[in-house]
Amino acid sequence: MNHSTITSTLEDQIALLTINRPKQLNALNRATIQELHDELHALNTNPEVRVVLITGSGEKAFVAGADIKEFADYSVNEGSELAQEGQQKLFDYVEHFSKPMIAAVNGFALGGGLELAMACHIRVASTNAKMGLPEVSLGVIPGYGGTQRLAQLIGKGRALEMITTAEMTSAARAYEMGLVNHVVEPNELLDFCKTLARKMIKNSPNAINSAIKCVNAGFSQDKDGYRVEIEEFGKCFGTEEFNEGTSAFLEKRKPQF
Ligand code: DAK
Repeated sequence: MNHSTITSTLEDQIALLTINRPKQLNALNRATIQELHDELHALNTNPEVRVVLITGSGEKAFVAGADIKEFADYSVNEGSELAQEGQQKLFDYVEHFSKPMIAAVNGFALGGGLELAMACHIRVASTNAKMGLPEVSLGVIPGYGGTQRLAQLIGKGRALEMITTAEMTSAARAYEMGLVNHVVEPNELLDFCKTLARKMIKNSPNAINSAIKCVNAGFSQDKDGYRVEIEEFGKCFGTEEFNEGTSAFLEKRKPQF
């Protein structure tokens, strides 16, 4: 697929999506959100893809937020319509993606950029990364799920401190708070994420998909996570992958998923 603001490569079953607007510090505009959605849709149905990594181009930024030039003159209606559209097309889509999504946070992850990283299942930051939700300094609030996901990840008090001060947090502090899973040197970031991905690729894609659904259900107002877990657990027993996983164990060999 041809895209103007992102690139997508596939190697060893790992897709790498790169947001490619380095002059604007990879700020998300409408085209980027649409292109990410389209590409993720294609990756979702491609059985060759087992894990998706997402990062920003250049050495400075993951994503420095929504494109301020674009949203500067939105009206009240446009603001809420676009928040809903963006949440569905990209942020919820990422959170509920059927394969693990890892954000390789290679620099500034601000506003919509941090919201995108938070929608991913796992975040790995480089030591130079800086994260924050500066929206209130612009007279808006986080509109792509940030008020919800930040509180889920680091707790209500710390989330409200980050949101109300609008200040950036270092990678080390983000790690202490549980906002990122790991912090590594910038030149090791992608390799580290690929190593994590390879560990996931050894396991059953179907079981991983079920586990993502269950964990997400626990954070959803209209779902009972325990009930979803019971259903998903039961479904695993009807899969080829379950047969393969248990047979491999009993035959003392590695499973082929
Ligand atoms: N949008 C557009 N351009 C941006 C940008 C952004 N978010 N961030 C940086 N740039 C551009 C700069 O304008 C500059 O462009 P030129 O002037 O060279 O043309 C270029 O990137 C390089 O940036 P700087 O010269 O500022 O670089 P510095 O190293 O000095 O500073 C910085 C880096 C990241 C600290 C600084 O660029 C910065 O503060 N950037 C803005 C961060 C920010 O406030 N981001 C927005 C957060 S609010 C919505 C839903 C959600 C949202 C919006 C709408 N709807 C549903 C409608 C979310 C909003 C946000 O994300």
